[in-house]
Amino acid sequence: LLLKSQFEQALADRQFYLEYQPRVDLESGGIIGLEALIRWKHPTEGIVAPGEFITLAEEIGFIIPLGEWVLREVCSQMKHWQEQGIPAVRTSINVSAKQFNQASFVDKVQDILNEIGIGPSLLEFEITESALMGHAKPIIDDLKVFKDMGIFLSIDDFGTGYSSLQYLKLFDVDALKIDRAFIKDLPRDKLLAKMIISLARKLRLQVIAEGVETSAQHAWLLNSGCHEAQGFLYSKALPASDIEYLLKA
Ligand code: G
Ligand code: G
Ligand code: MN
Ligand code: NA
Repeated sequence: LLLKSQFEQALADRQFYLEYQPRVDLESGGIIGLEALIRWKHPTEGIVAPGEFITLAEEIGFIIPLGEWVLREVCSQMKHWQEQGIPAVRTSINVSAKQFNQASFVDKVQDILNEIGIGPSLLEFEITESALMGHAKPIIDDLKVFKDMGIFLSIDDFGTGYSSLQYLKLFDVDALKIDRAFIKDLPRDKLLAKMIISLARKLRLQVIAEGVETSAQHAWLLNSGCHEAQGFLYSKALPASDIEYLLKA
């Protein structure tokens, strides 16, 4: 059993770090954003992927301090790049539904932005459909505030949840990220990807393809009106130092 104190110790010992996966404009191929992804450099287990600890961190409430650390880390990184004259690009953070349950989440986000001196428009929150389920009311209220502040909002893993379409009515989001399950077999199996792109465009939402691995997928997406893409074809998630080179280039 992984105890909360072990997580806390790991955070204090700086065992968590972020990698950033580039998000590219399908038309120009240029980097127009980043997604921050957490990793845990465990002293005996090696690098632990978020899939192995985020759910547990949510269950025991550790996602609150951990999520705050991620936000602070991303803002500090962007500030650092700005100060070095490196062109800043919008960076998305995966926000867990549990983080919305704290009474002062909105204030905390505002405080961190003020403290570090980063504009909200550089920030994007990705919320999964499954996270939205059953937590709707407090999340809707907070998302409205974040949206008004100028933070970009997207639905992650779009198409894999149970009531995708209902969420589009409830939440005023800016973008949909098509889950890579719908990208994997492109262009052979294209019906659902096509429908999601068409839906997003009709709603005037930005649409992002996740998990793009082949140039055939890229070509189909470009042709089909998808705006943005992310995936191993362009780049895996990289440490900040590597991202810096890409942003300078
Ligand atoms: O990087 P990787 O593909 O292993 O990430 C797996 C999943 O872990 C991502 O899809 C994302 O939803 C989740 N994840 C990564 N970083 C964070 C984070 O900082 N906070 C939360 N809540 N989830 C994250
Ligand atoms: O759950 P979320 O959508 O945040 O997923 C991000 C995860 O997807 C990261 O852990 C990253 O490692 C993974 N990922 C990113 N690009 C690709 C890709 O092209 N193929 C596959 N299989 N996984 C990818
Ligand atoms: Mn994501
Ligand atoms: Na996803």
